[in-house]
Formats: sequence, structure tokens, C-alpha cells
Amino acid sequence: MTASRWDHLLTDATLATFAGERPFGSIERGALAIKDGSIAWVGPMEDLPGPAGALADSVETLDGALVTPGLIDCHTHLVFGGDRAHEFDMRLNGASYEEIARAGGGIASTVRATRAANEDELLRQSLPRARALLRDGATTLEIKSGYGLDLDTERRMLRVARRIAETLGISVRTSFLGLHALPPEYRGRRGDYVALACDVMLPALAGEGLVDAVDAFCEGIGFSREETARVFERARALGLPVKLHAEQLSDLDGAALVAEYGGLSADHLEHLSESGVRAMAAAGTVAVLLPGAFYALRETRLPPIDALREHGVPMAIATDCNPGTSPLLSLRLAANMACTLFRLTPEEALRGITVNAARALGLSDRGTLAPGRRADLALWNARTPAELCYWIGGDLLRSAWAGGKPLPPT
Ligand code: DI6
Ligand code: FE
Repeated sequence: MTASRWDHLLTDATLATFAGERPFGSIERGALAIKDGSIAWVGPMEDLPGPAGALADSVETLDGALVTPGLIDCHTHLVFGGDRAHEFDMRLNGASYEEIARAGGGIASTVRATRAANEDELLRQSLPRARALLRDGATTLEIKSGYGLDLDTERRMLRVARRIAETLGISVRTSFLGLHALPPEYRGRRGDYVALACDVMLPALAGEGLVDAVDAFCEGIGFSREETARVFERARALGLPVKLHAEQLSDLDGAALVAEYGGLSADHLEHLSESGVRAMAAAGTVAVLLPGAFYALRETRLPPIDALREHGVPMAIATDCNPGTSPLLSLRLAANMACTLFRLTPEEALRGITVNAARALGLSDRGTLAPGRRADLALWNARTPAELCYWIGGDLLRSAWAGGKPLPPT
């Protein structure tokens, strides 16, 4: 008995490959083969090099069901302690952000809860959020630090992010977000905290293999352009790529700064200027749109979608899953919001949670269905790609594969 050519073969699938120029990279009545964790063959069934049963150890016919690359959530803060549902309740009963902040709410309350949780507790609280994203087709997650704001807790957050990958059998890319907020013990001592983040925390955590990229919150209520440049300089010295929360609430020209460093992405971008768009286009920096925060904050100013299109800036979409401004646990819902609120087409939105999201993480081994790419797949109870953005909520995922292995139902 000769060894089969492939480990597994999917047949009679509607493939949304996001490779090539066809809308969604669609292949009707397609087939996809998996070998040693990678995609070995993709194309129309009639082009298969022989009868399906003789080509693979196992064959699964999908009767026309949709197959996409495994979805990629390229911007989450999903590791944290506690939650802020009570603040949501307070706001809807008339309290202002300022009143909540003065009462010790906001990021500071999540920092307290995160510092109080040990590693196992932080993992226990965070796993359900990661599982929710997987139930909706995600197979790669980006997870930031930024609720510890001291070395031990930032380390604990990043260790939990790595353990989520091990526990769930998915890929996790971590981002150090030490410049997320000023911790209370450094009030009036900004410079000392920025030095702690740049000269102590980041080198230590990078040295422990816990950091894949460096991020910062460049905003009036966050950190200045100069402070951001300080952590970017340290990232560059450590050989780490950068990305940035930029132009969320005002224009500090953060997008141009991250482009200057050849950064992977600029994220939020409601206040992005034309010059910022041009700088991103020239640097190949991805625009990561976060409609969940826009929706939860009842924002009204839209990111400059037409300018991003005109200058060919790749657009990605992510949940920005965080307890304060985007408690969003569905990447498909983020894609629906990108269509309904930002007027992206379904083709743009789905590229935004696959191939462009991979690019925002500096990953070229996934995000499309093409030979040689990781066999990260999502099989759907749907027949057309647009359905994934169209249905608001619902359980559309049939099954998911990561690295050529089927993920257990979560
Ligand atoms: N931008 C945001 O909207 C979140 N962080 C950031 O940099 C807010 C995070 C929180 O409120 O917990
Ligand atoms: Fe964020």
C-alpha cells in the first residue's frame, strides 16, 4: 500500500481563499488538501490529480459549505482581571466617565483586579474570552499586556497569553503595552514610569521570550509622541516590530510615527489625517480598524476609509476585546460592524480578518488558502462569504483547523 499523498482532503467546498484578485478569491466546487500541518493543494475539484479516495488518508466532502482561512483577531486586550460591567451600568444611569474615573474606575480598576490575580486565576478568567473568539472562527489571536503596569504583572499577563496558545492549540502573538496608562503609584512621575517601561520592563520581558511586538497608547489621556518614540527606540534596539493605538480620540500624528519606524500597524484611526494615510501607504503599515470601540463609545467620527482605499492602505479589523471600551467577543460581529458602521464591503471586511490581519501581525504564513500556508481553516454552516458579515451573531462555525489539526469544539 503506497503512502497517501496527503493527510486530509476536503472536497466539494466553496473556498474563499483571499488569494488572487477574484472577489474573496472564490473557488466553487473546490478541494483543499492538508499535509504535515500545511495546505498542500488548493483548486477546483476537477483539477485534482486523481480520485479523491486514493489521494489522502481521509476525505471529507462538504456539499458546498464555505471554507475560509482561520480568522485572525489582530488586536485584543483579552487577558485581564475582573470586568467593568458595573461601570457600564453606572454610565447608563447617568454617571460620566470623569465621575467613574474619580471613583477609581476605568483602566485603574482593571489594573487593580489584574494585579490581584495570580497567573492561574488570570488564565481561568481569560480563557472563556479566548474560547468565545474561537467559537466564531478565530485560530490566531494577538494579545496585549498593559493592565499590569509593573514588571511582575506585565510578565504574568504575557505568560498567560502564551498559556492560552498552549491550552487551546492556537497561535497567539503578544504585544507589550507597558505604555497603556500611568499607574497610580507613578502619578506626577511620568518620566520615571516611561523609563521603567522602556529600560526595565521591556528588555526583561523580551529577554524572556514573552514579547513579539511593542505597542503604545499614543493619546492625550495616554502617552505623548515623544514618550511613544522612546519605547519604539527600545523596541528597535531589541529587534522587535512596533504597532500603535493611534488617532483614536485626537490627532497626535501617531500614524506617521509608527510609519517612520516601519511599524506593522496603526490602530483605531478615527482622527487619522491625509498625511498620516500617505505615511502609512509609503511604509506599508496596516490600518487596523476597531469598530467595537467606536460602537461602545458611541463615537461619531469615522476613520477616513475612502482615503485609506485611495492610497491602497491595507485595512484589517479586530475586536479590540477589552473591559472598558470594547467588551466584544466576536470577530465576525466586528466585521459586521465594519460593514454597517464604516461601510466596508464584505470582501474588504473579510480580507480584514484574514490576510490583512495576518499582515498586521507580520505573519506571512497564514491568512490565505494557498499551498505552503499553515492549514488554519474555518469551515462554516454557510455557502457564501458575505453571510459571515451579514448574520448578526449566531453559531455559523461548523469546525476549525489549526496547523492541520482539527480544533476540539470549545
Ligand atoms: N484604547 C482603548 O480604547 C482601550 N485602551 C486603549 O488604548 C481602553 C482600555 C480600557 O478602558 O480598559
Ligand atoms: Fe486597544
